[in-house]
Amino acid sequence: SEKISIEGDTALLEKRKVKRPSLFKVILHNDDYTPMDFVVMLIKGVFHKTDDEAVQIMLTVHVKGKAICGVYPKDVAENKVDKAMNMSKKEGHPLLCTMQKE
Ligand code: NFA
Repeated sequence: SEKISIEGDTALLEKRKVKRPSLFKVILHNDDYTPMDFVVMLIKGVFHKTDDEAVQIMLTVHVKGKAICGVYPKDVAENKVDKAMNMSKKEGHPLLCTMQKE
């Protein structure tokens, strides 16, 4: 509650908290084995990137070791990590996808 005073008259008001959702970065990690074309396909399918954006992100992961694919609310980020890891597992690739609170 918040106290407000108007010319000596004090009243209590409810302060309804506006809660912004925590955001999570979804990160792809490099490895020596996952084929580049598979990574590009995964980025397009899971993160809804264009062909050019997906190639750029894949190359950043390949050269720098990791890259952010997107930033989302927790439940959305969890679903994307799950989707990416399931696609990789299914094809027998060691590709790692993680999330990190901003
Ligand atoms: N480094 C992998 C290769 O040379 C390609 C890759 C890129 C893997 C991005 C994982 C993530 N085949």
